[in-house]
Amino acid sequence: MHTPHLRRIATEEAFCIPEIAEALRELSRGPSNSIDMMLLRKIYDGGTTYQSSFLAPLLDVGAGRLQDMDENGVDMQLLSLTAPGVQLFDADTATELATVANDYLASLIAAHPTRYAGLASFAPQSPKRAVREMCRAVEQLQLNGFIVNSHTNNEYLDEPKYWPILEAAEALDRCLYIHPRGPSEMLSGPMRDYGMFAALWAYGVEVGTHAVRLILSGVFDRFPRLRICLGHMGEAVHFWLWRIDFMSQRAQTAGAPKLQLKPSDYFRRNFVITTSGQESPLALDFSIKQLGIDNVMWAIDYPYQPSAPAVAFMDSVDVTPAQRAQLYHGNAERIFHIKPWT
Ligand code: 1DF
Ligand code: MN
Repeated sequence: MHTPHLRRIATEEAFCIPEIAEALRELSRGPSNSIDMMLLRKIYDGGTTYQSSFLAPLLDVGAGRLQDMDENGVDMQLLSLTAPGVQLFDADTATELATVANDYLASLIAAHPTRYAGLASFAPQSPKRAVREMCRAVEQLQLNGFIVNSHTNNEYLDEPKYWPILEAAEALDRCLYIHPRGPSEMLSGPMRDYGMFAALWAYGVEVGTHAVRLILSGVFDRFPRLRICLGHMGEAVHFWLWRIDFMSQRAQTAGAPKLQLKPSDYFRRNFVITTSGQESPLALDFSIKQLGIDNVMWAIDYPYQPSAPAVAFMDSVDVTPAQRAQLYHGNAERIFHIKPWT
């Protein structure tokens, strides 16, 4: 099935299902004033601010989304349940809703196998049931990887109680995409001003912190084939690798867990990044040089970012044709087990 253009697979593309939108709306009417709740009120409770227009395109996984893809030459979206996913609900509700969302996603992919692939959700609130759902999502639903929206109840995945989740992702050979959500309580305070609370700054700090915790905790010595994906041009973590390497030596001398490798070695071995919402040629050039072309993939962040500029960015950026093909589809096919065009 040949088409004249380079295949474009967008790898961080959000959707929602009515059941979860309704549950999030319900939650958003509660008393909490967390950053997640501020975001939820804007998207799900008829807010009149900038995010109120996102609900319809999140729920539209049919004509409207496919039309946007067609108009912009996007062949495939790797779909994931939008942040914060199921991570704000109690464990039973979250576990149940992850199952519903994964079934829905699998049926969508079955209906549009050339247009959609998908990342499975799970509820870290109950690690044991999360592992069961992860196995089902790969073995029965044949989903392409996993997504988690950073911390759960202010805890990060380096905590031993979450190790079974990391172990399952490794054993199933599926990449775990760590997507942002509102920052954990301790990180939130200074993010409440000047519009910094979400994608402008807080999201990157939250997920970057998560990634650095994973590396420095030593989980990649325990799970050496675990693969983590970070969006938004790696949340800038790879800009810091030299300094993290240097300071990690000192930290290990002072009692931090002893690591077999340098932090930068783990980042290159165990992480991949996407360009979601970060359309800077200079940042992309740095990322390719720092991480290698095999570790960078294209993404839009639909519907939070418009498709046309994301395509124009990747069409025009100064890379070789072979590099463009890897960024647009080759790496995504390999990492997310998407069948190549033949
Ligand atoms: C925003 C951005 C919202 C991303 C998202 O989910 C999200 C935003 C609520 O700009 O408000 O996933 N993002 O990935 O950058
Ligand atoms: Mn996103």
